[in-house]
Amino acid sequence: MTIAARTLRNGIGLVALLAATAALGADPQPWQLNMGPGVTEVSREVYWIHNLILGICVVIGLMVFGAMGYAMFAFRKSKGAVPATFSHNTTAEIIWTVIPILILVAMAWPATKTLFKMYDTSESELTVKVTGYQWMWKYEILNYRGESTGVGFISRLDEASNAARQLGSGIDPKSVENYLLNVDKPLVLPVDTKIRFVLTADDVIHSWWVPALGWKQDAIPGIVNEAWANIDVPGTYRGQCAELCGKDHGFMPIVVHAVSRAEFEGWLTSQPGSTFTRAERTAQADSTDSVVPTQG
Ligand SMILES: [Cu+2]
Repeated sequence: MTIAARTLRNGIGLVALLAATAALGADPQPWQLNMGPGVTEVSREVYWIHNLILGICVVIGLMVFGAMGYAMFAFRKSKGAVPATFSHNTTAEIIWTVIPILILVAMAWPATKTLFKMYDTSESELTVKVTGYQWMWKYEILNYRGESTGVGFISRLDEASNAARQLGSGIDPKSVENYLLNVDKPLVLPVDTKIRFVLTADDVIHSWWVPALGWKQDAIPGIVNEAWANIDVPGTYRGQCAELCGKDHGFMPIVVHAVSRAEFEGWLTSQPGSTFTRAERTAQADSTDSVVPTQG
């Protein structure tokens, strides 16, 4: 098999591997090599850019190490190679400056476009405030479709994981489902809705990270950071605090339940302290819908 054929075969293998990982969806799999594509338009763009840049790096790596290997082998001393005596070559220097610049621009173009998109939190329908504490998360649904909801709660590591993690607990962590990745009260979010997150912390720096959403954002005391997501696949997405925040940093997971808008509204209404009244909303919608001209 020629080198070209082998490279092609390996290339096809790599592409197949990437495609297989893309098909896996949001749940990480044992021995998964690549990152997941996530469940938002932005996360899929991030995934695509990641693959593109990985591909470019692989090609550059093959070319550079290939040229080095070839030069070392073909021009070795035992073959009587004589070193050249020139020290500068303007044409070569211009080429090896311009080509990398063009490659960098080609990589920066899609990356910057997606970054701008990630920072545009305008026209959101739902605002969730996330506050990091040592060692739990607080969620407040500040408003949904222009209406404040009064819903807020603390989300902590679930009891089963917490019991198993204690020193000398005698509980096999493998027997606990979603060990260290489960909470007592997950954050419920609607699909097909632009959700704005405002993130802060009350003690030290934490970082809110759900890989399926395609971003992580620092939660810093005294600072409000923003991010957004529009989840288009219902499901359960898990994450963790991604900023070393003290002894229990590894024990403050994140669980997001993405459900339909109707289910989300039902959940919102059922929460303690909720001022969100789905019935009124539905009634309002009905009254606007039922403007039927009366006959007779
Ligand atoms: Cu933390």
